[in-house]
Amino acid sequence: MFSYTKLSALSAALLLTAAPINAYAADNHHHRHHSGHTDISADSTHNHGSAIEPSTIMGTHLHDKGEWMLSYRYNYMRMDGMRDGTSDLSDAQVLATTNPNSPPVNFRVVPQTMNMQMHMFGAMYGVNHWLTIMGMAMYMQKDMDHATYNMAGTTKLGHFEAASSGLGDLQGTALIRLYEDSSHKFIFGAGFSIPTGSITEGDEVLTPMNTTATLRLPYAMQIGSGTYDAHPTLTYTGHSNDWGWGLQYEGEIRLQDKNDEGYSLGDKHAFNAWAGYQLNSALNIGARLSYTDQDKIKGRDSNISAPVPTADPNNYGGKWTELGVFANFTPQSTDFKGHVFALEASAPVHQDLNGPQMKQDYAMSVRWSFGF
Ligand SMILES: [Cu+2]
Repeated sequence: MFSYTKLSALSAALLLTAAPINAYAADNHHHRHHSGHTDISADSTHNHGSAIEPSTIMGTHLHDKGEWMLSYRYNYMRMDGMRDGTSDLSDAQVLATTNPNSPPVNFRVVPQTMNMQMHMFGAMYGVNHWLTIMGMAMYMQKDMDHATYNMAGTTKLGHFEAASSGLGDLQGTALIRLYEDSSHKFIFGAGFSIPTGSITEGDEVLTPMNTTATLRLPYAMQIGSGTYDAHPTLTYTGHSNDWGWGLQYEGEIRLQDKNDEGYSLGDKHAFNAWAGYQLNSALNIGARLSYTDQDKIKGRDSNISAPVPTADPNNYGGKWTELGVFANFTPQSTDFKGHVFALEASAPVHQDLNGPQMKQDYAMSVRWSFGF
C-alpha cells in the first residue's frame, strides 16, 4: 500500500522549513550554485553548494582535482506484512502454503514487520578532471518480528524478534566524466564491492514445537551478499536556471555464482529519475521516481531451512516502483562552508514480488556531507 499520507506530510514539512530559510537567504543570491560540486562556472571559492538530486542516489557528481568529500548517511527502511505478486497475504494464507524446504509441511512462521537501518560512511577524492574515486563502508542493523504457529493448525504460539548487525560489504568506485557542458553531464561509475559483511548471522527463534533454538537466520537477515559484486552506474544530470533533473541506471551484478554458503543474491537493475527546484541559495527540493527489478536468489544455504517464507531462495526479488521526495540544505554561513544536509522520504507505489515475501512500507534517509 502506498502511503500517500506519509509523503504528503513530509512534503508539507519540507515546504514549512523552506519558508523561513527563503527570507534568510534573500541576501545570498550571489552565492547561488545550481549544479553542485563541479559546476564549471563555479568561482574560485569552491562553494560546495548542493546539487538538485536525491541523497540516496550515488555517483551523480564528480570532484575537481584535489578536492575531498566526506559523508555520513543514515537509511531506514520499514517493511510490513506479506505479499505474493501484487496481492497482500494474511497469516492464514501464508500458513496454507507448502514449505518447499520440507514438503508436505506448510510454513509455520510468518514475518510481521522488519526494520533495516544502515549507517554509511563515504569518502570521495578528485584524482583529476575526469576521474573521481569513492570508498564506502556501512554498518547494518536488521530486526524482524515473527509470529510462530503450532505444528498442525493455526494456533499462534507467540512472537519472536530476530536481529542481526555488523559491518557490511566494502565498496570502491571509480567515477568517470564522460561528457560535460554548461548544462548537461554524463558520468559512468565502475563500482565493486568485496564480501566483508557476514552471511552467517544467527539468532534465537521460537519453533512450531513451542521451543526455542538458535538457528542460521534467513537470507534477508544477513549483512553482506557473500559475493564479489559489480555496481555499475550511468548517470545523466542537467540543469537550467533554478531547475535540476537527472536519470540514472544502477546495477548490482554478482560476479560469482555462489558465495561460501552456496548461493548468490539476485542481480538488481534500478532506473532512477528525478527533478527538483532551487528555492533559494540554501535549499532545493524535488521528487524521485525509481523502478527496481531484482532476480531470485540462486542456489541455497543448507543451514537455512526454517518453515518460514524468508528461508526459501525463490521468495526473493521482484519489481518495485517507488516515489520519493527530497530536500538538500546548504547553510550559507561561512562556518558551514562545504557542508550539505540532505533528507529523503520514499514509499513504494507498486510492488510485484516473488512471494510470499515481506513488502516495503516506507524509507527515510538523512545525510551529511562535507567537501573541502
Ligand atoms: Cu562528492
